[in-house]
Amino acid sequence: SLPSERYLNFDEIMEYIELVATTHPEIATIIDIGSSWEGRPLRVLKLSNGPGKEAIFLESLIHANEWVGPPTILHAIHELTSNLLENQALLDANDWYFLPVANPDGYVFSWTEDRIWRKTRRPNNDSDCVGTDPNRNFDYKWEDGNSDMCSGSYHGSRLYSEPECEAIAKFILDHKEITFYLAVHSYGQFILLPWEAENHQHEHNALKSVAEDAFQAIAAVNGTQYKVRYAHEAFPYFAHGTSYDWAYAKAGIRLSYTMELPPGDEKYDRQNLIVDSKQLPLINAECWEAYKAFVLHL
Ligand code: 0X9
Ligand code: ZN
Repeated sequence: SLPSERYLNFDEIMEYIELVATTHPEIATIIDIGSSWEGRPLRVLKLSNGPGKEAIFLESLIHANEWVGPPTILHAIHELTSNLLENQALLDANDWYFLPVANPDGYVFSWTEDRIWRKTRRPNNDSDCVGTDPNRNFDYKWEDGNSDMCSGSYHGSRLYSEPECEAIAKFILDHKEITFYLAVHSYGQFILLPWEAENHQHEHNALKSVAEDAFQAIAAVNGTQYKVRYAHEAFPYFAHGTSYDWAYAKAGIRLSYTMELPPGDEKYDRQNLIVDSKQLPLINAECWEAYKAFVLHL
């Protein structure tokens, strides 16, 4: 089976990226943008067939238990590198940056100790509760986030306390060619608009129409209906300090979204984080169509 059609552990994902870089040196480059708290690489794969292009940045698995994200990223990498002729136009038009495992320590922990672990693995001072929610540690309304160290959405001891988040933010700011930011999460089947756009009608309209193109592209595969929403319309809480809100509001990236992958259930159930690998081919196909629809707007 393809590496995108089963769940790969952290080492296997890193090896797959290395294999792609070795087999396609003319278009693929590995960029380790930093290290996790426990010292694992934050490994980005860049695909490019020439200089001077705008780029999309895709991040998945910032939440350690959302395993369905990385296969969709590996599938996109597989499509772009193994169907070079068919996908020539996609590489001619823009560059792609993929960060399949944004929270390596959490991911390893979710394989070895606790399947539904969500946060990073950095210990907290004077507390037995470990970890910070890395999707609450970015510089957008960070200060309004959750300050309970034992919460699954703890925002951290300070802004960018997590080396993973600091590395991502620095990489984005250092790469001005990145004009599209996509955070891949699960679950709920949503395409989420950045919070800041809510108060700006023009920006809202532009973001919404791009999201609706992705919605159509997904629905065309097998009828799956994602929902285009603001996060607080989709979830019964406000999420402060998220990466894609920061990318939009502070890093000047005009197109920024979170995708919440399947299943589509809206009520919280830990089982929804655990998707049978039999479903990956369809999810991968749907996401690939969405990612292609997105880059058309670069
Ligand atoms: O809570 C989150 O970080 C995301 N949902 S998840 O179930 N994957 O944890 C949603 C983030 C989007 N929220 C806002 N921008 N407000
Ligand atoms: Zn998430």
